[in-house]
Amino acid sequence: MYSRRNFLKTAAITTAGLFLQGGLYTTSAQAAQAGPEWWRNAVIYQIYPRSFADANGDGTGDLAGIIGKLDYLQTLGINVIWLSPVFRSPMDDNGYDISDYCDIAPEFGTLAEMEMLIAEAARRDIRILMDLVVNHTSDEHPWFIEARKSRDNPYRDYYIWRAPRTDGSAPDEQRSNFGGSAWEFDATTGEYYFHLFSKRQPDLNWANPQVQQEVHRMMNWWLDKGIGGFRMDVIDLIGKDVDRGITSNGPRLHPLLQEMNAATFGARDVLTVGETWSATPEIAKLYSEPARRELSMVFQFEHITLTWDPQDGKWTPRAFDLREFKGVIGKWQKVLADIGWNSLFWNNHDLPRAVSKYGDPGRYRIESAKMLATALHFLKGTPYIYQGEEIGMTNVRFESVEDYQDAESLGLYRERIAAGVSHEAMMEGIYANSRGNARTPMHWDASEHAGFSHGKPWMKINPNYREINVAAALDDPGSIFHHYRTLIRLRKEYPVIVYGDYRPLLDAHPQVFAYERQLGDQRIVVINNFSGQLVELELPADLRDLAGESLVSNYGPRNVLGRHLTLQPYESFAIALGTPAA
Ligand code: TEU
Ligand code: CA
Repeated sequence: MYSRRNFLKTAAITTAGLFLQGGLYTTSAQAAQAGPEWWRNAVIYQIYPRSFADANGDGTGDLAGIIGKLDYLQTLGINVIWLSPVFRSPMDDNGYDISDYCDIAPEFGTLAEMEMLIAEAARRDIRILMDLVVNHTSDEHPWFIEARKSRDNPYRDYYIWRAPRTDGSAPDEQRSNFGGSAWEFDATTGEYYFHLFSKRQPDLNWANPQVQQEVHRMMNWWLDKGIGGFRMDVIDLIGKDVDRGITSNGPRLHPLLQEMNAATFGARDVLTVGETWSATPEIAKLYSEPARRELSMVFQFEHITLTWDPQDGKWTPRAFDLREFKGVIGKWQKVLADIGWNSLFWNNHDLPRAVSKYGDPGRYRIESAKMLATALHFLKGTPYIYQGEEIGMTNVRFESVEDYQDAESLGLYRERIAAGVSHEAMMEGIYANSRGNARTPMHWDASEHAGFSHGKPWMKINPNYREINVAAALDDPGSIFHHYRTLIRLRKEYPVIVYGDYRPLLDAHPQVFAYERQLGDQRIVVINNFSGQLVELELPADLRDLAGESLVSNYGPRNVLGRHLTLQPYESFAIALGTPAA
């Protein structure tokens, strides 16, 4: 009969014996992937510093606030923090517009506090990823201040300048992601500069070797401080060739990343993850195949844009279709099975809250949040948790678009209203997909300002904080928080979760996302009901009448897989299979 102790004992022994017996990892790729990279079984927690914890009561989250919550994160069990930008910035895009890469924004703290955070995190076996935002700088960065002084300024070529057309208009029709033209006219020098985001975020000219060296120097400066690596902002854009209208996956992209790897983190034991909205599975392999010496992994967004209108994008939300979703996830699991590596996430600081987008923020908020966590954390790849996800925080319906405090939402709201879209229709897009949904301050308890700050928060708090907060979650053993703790613990205990092969199950089922992970004779089956209805499920023949151990579930434990299962609304469980049921 299957026993947990035997399963783990065999797991530990076989893992150890991997190289000796070679039994556990059936393919050389599994063996290859079972290399030294610590990040393969890491679980990463993303912090949006402005909204995480405010220690000095000025209403803005800060580094001291984060240091004060490290014990909480250690209890959760994560071992890496991705820290969204904390660098000096005029905050036109909440820090993704940097004016000094080697200094901390005063509202977030000091360099000494940043070094304290790195040290205090390390004391808890937590590494810090810095956010590398080098597709563009702030227009207040000294490089740009110099560059716009004159056409022959030594920094001029750090950016992308073009002459106006004969009628004085912009060089071409390229658009900014935040609305409007991607070209801004600079009267002083009579030329346009290129900006794919706000006009206060001029794009760097990565064809200029000096720009590369400056960035490499800055990266090594931070690496020397003991950080755990970098999250790289819109890194798929740095190889752009604007004259040909190519922004992502430009001709120089991968050579630039290989040069960056060789000049900075290549020889260091760190994690690098690139934000690549344009990545396909094949391209992701180029980034993350170790032999190519580029990155550890990338964030791909194909499962995210499924809920966007192909024309209108995210401002015209599209219903979530589970079969489409399973198709995308299955493809990424398959293509990166042996070469490269997946990152796993439902949400981040640019995306709506997972439980609101893919689950049920109302009656089944807890069940669906747990289901989404289980469905993601048993996949092959490195999971990311966005602050507040671990307590099931939801989207928010603010009165006005201004309340979302987001350059992108505001820019596109104005552009689309001017284009004739109704306020109501645009607000539906904002409620569903505005980045502001992810940025409301963290809910620590039910006290005033949700325990986020003793002062007036920089952004309105989601009024459901009295019900949804960390204090309540910690006290409730059945909470979403403790569910995440279990998932994180299991990933450390079961090599099959990290290295096992992925096998999709019930692909055609419209409501159930099920799959199997296998490593040697270890098998885990994961079944998730993505609907708020009861589901009568016929299991595939090879899964019937098997007994095992329920690893995690959001209703009662399940130790046997019979012929037929009745799944409760959003029911989800993972079972470690051993021997056939008696
Ligand atoms: O995001 C890239 C990007 O395109 C998203 O900003 C955009 O919001 C997309 O439509 C997703 O909703 C990165 C950062 O993550 C984002 O916060 C920055 O605003 C942006 O780059 C510019 O640095
Ligand atoms: Ca503060």
